[in-house]
Amino acid sequence: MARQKSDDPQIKPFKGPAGGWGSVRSLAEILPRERIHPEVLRELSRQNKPDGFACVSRAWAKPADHHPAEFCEEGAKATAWELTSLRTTPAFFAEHTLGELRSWRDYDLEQQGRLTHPLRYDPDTDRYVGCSWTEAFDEIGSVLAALPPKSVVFYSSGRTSLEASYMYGLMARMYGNQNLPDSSNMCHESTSVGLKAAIGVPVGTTQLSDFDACDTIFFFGQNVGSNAPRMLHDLRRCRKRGVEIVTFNPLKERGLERFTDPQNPIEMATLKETAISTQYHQVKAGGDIAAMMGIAKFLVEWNDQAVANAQPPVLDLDFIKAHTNGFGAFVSAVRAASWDDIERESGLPRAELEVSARIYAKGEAVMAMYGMGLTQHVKGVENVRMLVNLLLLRGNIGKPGAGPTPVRGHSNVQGQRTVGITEKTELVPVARLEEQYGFTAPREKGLDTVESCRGVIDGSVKAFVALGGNFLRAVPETTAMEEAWPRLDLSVQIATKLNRNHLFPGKVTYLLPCLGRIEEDVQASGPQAVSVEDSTSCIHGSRGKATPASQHLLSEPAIVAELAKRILPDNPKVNWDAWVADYGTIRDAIEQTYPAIFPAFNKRLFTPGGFWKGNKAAERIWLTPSKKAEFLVPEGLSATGFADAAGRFRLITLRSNDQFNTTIYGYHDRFRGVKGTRDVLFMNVADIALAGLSEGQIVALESDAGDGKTRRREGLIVTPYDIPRGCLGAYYPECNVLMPVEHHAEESHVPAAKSVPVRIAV
Ligand SMILES: Nc1nc2c(c(=O)[nH]1)N[C@H]1C(S)=C(S)[C@@H](COP(=O)(O)OP(=O)(O)OC[C@H]3O[C@@H](n4cnc5c(=O)[nH]c(N)nc54)[C@H](O)[C@@H]3O)O[C@H]1N2
Ligand SMILES: Nc1nc2c(c(=O)[nH]1)N[C@H]1C(S)=C(S)[C@@H](COP(=O)(O)OP(=O)(O)OC[C@H]3O[C@@H](n4cnc5c(=O)[nH]c(N)nc54)[C@H](O)[C@@H]3O)O[C@H]1N2
Ligand SMILES: [Mo]
Repeated sequence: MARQKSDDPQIKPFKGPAGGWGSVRSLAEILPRERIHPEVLRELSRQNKPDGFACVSRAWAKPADHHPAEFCEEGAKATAWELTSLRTTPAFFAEHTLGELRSWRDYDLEQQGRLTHPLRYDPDTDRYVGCSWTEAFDEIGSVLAALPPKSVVFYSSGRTSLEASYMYGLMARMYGNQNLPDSSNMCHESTSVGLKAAIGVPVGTTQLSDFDACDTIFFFGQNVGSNAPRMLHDLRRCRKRGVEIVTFNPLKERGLERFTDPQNPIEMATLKETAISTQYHQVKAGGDIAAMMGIAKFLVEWNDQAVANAQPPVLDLDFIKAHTNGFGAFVSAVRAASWDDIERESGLPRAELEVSARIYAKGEAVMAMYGMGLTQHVKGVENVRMLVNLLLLRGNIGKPGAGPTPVRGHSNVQGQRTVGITEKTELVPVARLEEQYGFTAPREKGLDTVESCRGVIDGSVKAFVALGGNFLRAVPETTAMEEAWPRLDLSVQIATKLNRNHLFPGKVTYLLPCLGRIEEDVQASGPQAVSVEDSTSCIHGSRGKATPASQHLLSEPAIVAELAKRILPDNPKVNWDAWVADYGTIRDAIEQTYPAIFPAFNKRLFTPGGFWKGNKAAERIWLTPSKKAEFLVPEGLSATGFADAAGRFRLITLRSNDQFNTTIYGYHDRFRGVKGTRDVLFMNVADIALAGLSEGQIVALESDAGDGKTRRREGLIVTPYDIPRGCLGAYYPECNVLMPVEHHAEESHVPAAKSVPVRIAV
């Protein structure tokens, strides 16, 4: 198939709401492009329903009481993407060398359709050639058996089911390492680290029912319209009840401004919109600690006045006394913070922060939602902990309608962590695993994503196995990573579609095609179901029914089992084949390892709305060393981790509504008014003028990390945009080339993709 050319770029402001007719039109474009079979429409009606399949793209909660069509534009695109009738066969690879394919765009690679056959890289012809599964497993097994286990990385992207993830983590530990980085290392790891330290659980405390109990929502750095559109329904319901929604985001994101429900015929016919945010604060990138400090400062001042005048306190002093630790030190830091610093670092005037503080003080049940705008900073963990500080001040954790609500990305990214995909020993019930399977599990911390990148670059990582994802494209320092990748002894990619990572071979390289979650997975005992955990800790069964893209595909559990059989000695306590024959037996094993989380797992698999795994912090039981919720004093007010300097900008790397991570569905960012290109640089008009640039001019960005390395991204179109001064916006993954590997959240190692230090070069 010929490659498609992008349309002529057009950039003009978008005036419509999120959802609405734009979202229906957007689907009408994508379905024919994927040559969609009528089956897709049938499958869409089963998405996120009891006994249906769980949305393959993202992790937002799935209600028990569902809409007739429980999917969003983005989920529908993901389904169409997986069920496309286009195919990438060995014949395609016979025509194209990897050298040639490396000049293709991400969009064109995936647009070739689903992978159909196991493939081996042939260095003599620089092509993938078809091979048998046995040949692939045997050779991979023999390379892995000869390598020191510590030099091998087992990556996974957060889509993989609980069943496959459990097997994968177990395989790595039995093989001899915990080098189990996953996409959450680039995503909500700041949440896992920050919430665990502050409130004793690594996840949010709220559930869908809290949307019906809250009176106020604070919303930081999450682009709900593009990235979690089904949540717009929950937010709209809140707005109809008069809930205040206070948003902090450098960009005016359309979904946070207004929304027309595409599933509501009356709203669609009358073009009626619901305004989502009641207040919108365009905080500077990296300015949230300062903004929250400003709010806390008002609360503390008002509390002082109330106490002096014998009025009821503004802070929940009873809660603070009974449930928290470190309040005194935090309040001292709040009193010491100066308004000048707060205003400069947040970019928000004191009066604006006062208005939000008033709303926060009035709220009796406040939910605090957030996404990558908080987690992907050098001080990402402090951002999360500052959010907890704010909640603790008024007892907003562990009561209906209140609590931290991180909005997760991939559909099972939270669940993978629950069942052992982690590099951290303390997150795994090691003793139980050892007893269950009769082996000695490694105790040494494994490699996370940043450490794996270092290892690939310095040569200490020798083999890389990827269960999904597009690691090489999603990580920082992409040029150095691409240069280093061919030095790997082994690169194994388990995937559904061709992506850029697959074009960088190691010395031995296999590309193994697997079933997607929407497809029927038939094993010895019959059709199988798998399970995932959503952002609100509810666990759902998912049953694929669509005809598989090719008869040569294997399921992820089957591929993991075959690898495990090749690299591990026989062990009478693990019967990999029996697990594959009946996934119910994997769930029994999971239940045995995690009895508190998964009692009666198989019986509860298809509970409408999922079954909740429970959350101690939501019961105000704090699993921290002090047995209290912990206040944290932030080290400074800026989350960027670098000083401001003349000509240095904070680059925010962004997603459009026409992509799912590195999968580019198209070149139309409807909400931001960009059509036909992704090579844009969003910039404040005053900064454009000051830099002597003009609209439409083509510029380059250069890294300003000050580490002596040159990193450059050419060909960006200067685009005037409503963005705070000193901040720039451009798309991920195309700008990852500008991110140093060492520019990451200090404690969680999440790459700091929301404030990358750069300069404009002409
Ligand atoms: N359509 C679509 N849906 C997706 C994805 C996708 O790529 N496409 N990806 C999935 C995944 S894996 C994830 S993790 C989620 C990601 O979903 P989000 O968490 O929404 O992540 P981003 O789109 O990267 O953008 C974060 C938002 O933070 C804002 N922001 C940037 N810097 C700051 C800051 O310093 N402070 C504040 N307050 N805000 C800031 C940006 O303007 C943007 O609106 O979405 C999931 N859903
Ligand atoms: N600059 C910058 N970098 C970022 C981010 C950012 O905001 N800015 N965001 C980060 C975040 S939040 C994340 S989560 C990561 C994402 O990083 P990854 O999770 O590694 O990337 P994806 O783009 O989600 O992976 C897409 C590929 O997964 C494969 N795939 C799809 N479905 C399946 C399946 O069912 N099984 C298997 N085995 N494979 C499948 C397909 O081959 C597809 O090409 O990127 C991170 N990188
Ligand atoms: Mo993510």
